[in-house]
Amino acid sequence: MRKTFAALLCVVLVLVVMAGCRKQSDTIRIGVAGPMTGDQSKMGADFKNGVALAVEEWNAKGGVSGKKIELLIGDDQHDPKQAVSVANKLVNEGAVGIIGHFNSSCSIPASDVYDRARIPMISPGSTNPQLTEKGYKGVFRVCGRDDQQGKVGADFVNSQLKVRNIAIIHDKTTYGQGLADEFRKALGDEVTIVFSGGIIQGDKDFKGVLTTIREKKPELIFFGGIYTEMGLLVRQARELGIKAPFMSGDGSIDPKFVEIAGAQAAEGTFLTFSPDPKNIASARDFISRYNTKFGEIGPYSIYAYDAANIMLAAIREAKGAEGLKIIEMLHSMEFNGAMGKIRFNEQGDVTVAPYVVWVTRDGKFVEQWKPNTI
Ligand code: ABU
Repeated sequence: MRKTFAALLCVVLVLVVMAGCRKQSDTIRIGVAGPMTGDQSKMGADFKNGVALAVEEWNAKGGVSGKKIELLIGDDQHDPKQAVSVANKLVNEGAVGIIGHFNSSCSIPASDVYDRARIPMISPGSTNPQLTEKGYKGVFRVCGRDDQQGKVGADFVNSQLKVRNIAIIHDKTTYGQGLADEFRKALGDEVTIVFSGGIIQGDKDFKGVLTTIREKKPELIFFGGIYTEMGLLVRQARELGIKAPFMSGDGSIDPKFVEIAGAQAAEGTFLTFSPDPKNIASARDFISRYNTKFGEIGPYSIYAYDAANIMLAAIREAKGAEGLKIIEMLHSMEFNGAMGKIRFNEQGDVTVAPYVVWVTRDGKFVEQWKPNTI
């Protein structure tokens, strides 16, 4: 009995000391989470660099409310279980806001943890609609959604390419399958889907499925997934003599796609993504500072930077690190980001999410088409 009481007392003392430490902390901690290692580590690095640049700039100006900002980094390896562990770790380490994750299959389960801890998360790149449809007040994203992206892709196909026989592949992830479904839905009934099926993320040889697709003679092959598998699919398709163009979404628009596919095989590939930040006046300073520090920006570097700046501005406006107050501020603020004005709707989605179609030319991505709603 006495031993149990002593043990309990120790636990209480440790908790009191921990709470005291947190209260007296002279730093404000935020977390950045994503695939920092593994085959999507390029995306993780883009996130980390974008957020680190924002933190450095805030700290150079004195931090937030006189406190320096400390950046915690979580590596989810694009694995949903790992994402939950990382989320718990970041919460336990005292993060008051999270920039992350990248994969919708990670952001969605991690959002349960952040919601329980009452701290906000802003994803720079998770586009699956379900992320903001769980009713969590503290879940936000600065990118668009796959129902918006899939529709723009389908509108481009119907109005510009005017092809009628399409093969659709996806990587069976929340994002990849979700985007493929949205694209299919938006295509309408005029189109014949000559093949529809999934591949396994992480596999390296797709010649079996591509041989089946070749027999169906599609005029376009759509892939819902990430640049690694997209690169392998395109390269192997060309090796099998498939000449049909490929199309994919924001998960594939990374130089790594061209590196894996080879510039010749990637030529003419269509990709949906937001407009080129190089043509956005408010993005120019960010791009130049990022280039000096880290080199070429990645597709989501600027989204990570904007997400971090919004989070830090909300922490400042909330006058402290109390999660529910920061969440309230995020809902009420309008923010001038590098990508332009950002405001969240009730659900945590951005009120404006322009998607355009890019094409791969000589190993580079160039904007090709935009819907007349932009
Ligand atoms: N949106 C690109 C890939 C990340 C994701 O939503 O899973």
